[in-house]
Amino acid sequence: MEQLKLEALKQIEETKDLQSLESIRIAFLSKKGSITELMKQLKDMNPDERKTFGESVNVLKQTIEEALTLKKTQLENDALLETFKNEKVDIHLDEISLPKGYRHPLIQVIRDVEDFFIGKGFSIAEGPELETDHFNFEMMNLAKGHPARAMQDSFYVDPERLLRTHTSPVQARSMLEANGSDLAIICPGKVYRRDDDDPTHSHQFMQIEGLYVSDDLNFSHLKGILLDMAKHIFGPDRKIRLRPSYFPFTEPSVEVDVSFMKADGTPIWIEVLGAGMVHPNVLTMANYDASVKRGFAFGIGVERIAILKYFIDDIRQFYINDKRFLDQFKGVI
Ligand code: FA5
Repeated sequence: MEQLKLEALKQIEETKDLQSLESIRIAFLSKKGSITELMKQLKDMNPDERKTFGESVNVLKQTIEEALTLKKTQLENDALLETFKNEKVDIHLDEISLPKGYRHPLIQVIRDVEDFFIGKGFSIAEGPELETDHFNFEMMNLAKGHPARAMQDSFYVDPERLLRTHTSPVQARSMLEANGSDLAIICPGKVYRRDDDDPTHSHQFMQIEGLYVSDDLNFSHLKGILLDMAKHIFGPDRKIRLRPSYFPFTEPSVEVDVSFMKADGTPIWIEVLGAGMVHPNVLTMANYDASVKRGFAFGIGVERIAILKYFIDDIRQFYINDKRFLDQFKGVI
């Protein structure tokens, strides 16, 4: 009996699948199994022997049954785990690698200029690109029929509305909003002119308007901030030139040029901005007391700054979306 037990337990232990486990059960416990065969010996025994022998066979039977049940549960669990493993859903996604974007060179210039002026306490203002004749010209001291209007011919939508020719109307809008209080703003945005396209002119370009209104401002404040800005953008060694000029909305007025070396080595000056002390008429129309308040203003040509900063030979490069051109500005700022 002991041998039978060891043999049964060994076989059960070594079994790897349910089918062979069932064969073991049949071999030991079925009607023709070894245990049943043992039971058959009972009939030839006397009552005492029969009792002890019977009990021992029953214990053996129970031991084998328990070992079979235990193994069966274990094999069923293993099979279940195996199924789970095979049915595992892989929710992991392969990395999607997208090329990293970068800012258009004109936006890079705008952000750089914004950084400079925000550092000086200016805030950023906005105005509409489709502007009224009233704000684009009249509030800028260019009455209807003023000859200087010819310098900024534009695209009219109807006789009273046009695509703004400069960002200066934002001056008037911001001053009216400020309602007589001091003001320091810059306004970057698109402007439009009926200019013929050439290497330094485009019919659509960008400007950054600047306006500072306060007491006791004079021309040296304007000159100081413009020179500081030029150093911030171009570095301390680039040459700057201020030229007397004329704008109906500023008096006195200047234009600022920056030195540039043409591809053939010829040094030239490129005009980057117009500026001046805000004309008293402009202050008065915007509800300021021009006998107390002073202002200075400027309008920077964004493309011109980019041309000078990055040595670009043609303004049209900024608009034709040639990726080979644009890729040069990856991570510049
Ligand atoms: C004006 O537009 C004035 N509103 C600037 C100003 C503002 C003066 C405040 C005084 C006070 P102007 O037409 O010069 O000025 O244009 C300003 C700058 O825009 C120029 O210096 C130049 O850099 C740029 N610019 C002008 N026309 C074009 C164009 N067709 N293409 C590209 N840039 C241009």
